Amino acid sequence: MQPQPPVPVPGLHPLVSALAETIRAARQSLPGLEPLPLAEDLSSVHGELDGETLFIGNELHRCQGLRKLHLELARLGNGLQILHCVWFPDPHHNLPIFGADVVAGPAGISAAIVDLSPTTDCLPDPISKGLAGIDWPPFRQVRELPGWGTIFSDKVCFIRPDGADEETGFNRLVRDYLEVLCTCVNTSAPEPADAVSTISRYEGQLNYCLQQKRNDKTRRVLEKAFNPEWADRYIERLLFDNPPPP
Ligand code: 18B
Repeated sequence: MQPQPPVPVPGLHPLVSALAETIRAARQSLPGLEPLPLAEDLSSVHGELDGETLFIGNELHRCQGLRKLHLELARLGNGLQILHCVWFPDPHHNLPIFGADVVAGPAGISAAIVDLSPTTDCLPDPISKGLAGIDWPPFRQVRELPGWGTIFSDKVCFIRPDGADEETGFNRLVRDYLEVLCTCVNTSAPEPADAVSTISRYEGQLNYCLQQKRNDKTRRVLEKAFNPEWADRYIERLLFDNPPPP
């Protein structure tokens, strides 16, 4: 049950390594940051598929205002690499959910998404104002969100990066989103457990987890690399576990 130090993953795509460093640097600025215990069999997962080595490294923390910060780096065969990151707020705090996902195949990055997602009707004011001040790179290949993507804000960035400069631009955008969020986390104060606002943020977070679990692409890849039972437990217990009631 010991929290693991960052596990280096050899041969990662440069955007995947750069983003991991961006996320770790932002995480370091958070108030009361501490590692969360992670079941031994979930922290660092090794496997073998068709002679290829499968690897998943997980980092799990909490801090004041955020109940769970999860960063995952995975290599899952066929040259597939994934960076998955979600920072789940404590529903007592008026904070959005930070999510980022990057999928790299043999032909390069096919999907790069980042968002600060609301758990109620709209984003908190300081978050909206902060995001409005960010300089967006003019990405050339914007992708269409799937049906379950209604959980994302209107500031979601979902692209296929076109070249190294767009990859750098995406990394910078993630850094800017995290800066907006970290500023708010650092000044956030909790609201009571029985406040209507707290309860609706809790319900919003439950819905976020429910909708993310509708992403068949995540499940399919994990089922193929491991097996359906393992994939199910991994998704339910680690990737998108429900928040505890406030
Ligand atoms: N995801 N992704 O994190 N997913 O977990 N991901 C894919 O080019 C994994 C999140 C998101 O078009 C693809 O289409 C695995 C978070 C969206 O239907 C693959 C893990 C977010 C899409 C995987 C993982 C998120 C997507 C197909 C666990 C957003 C497009 C790649 C390690 C905050 C879905 C492609 C669509 C796609 C796999 C978004 C293979 C295994 C936190 C919107």
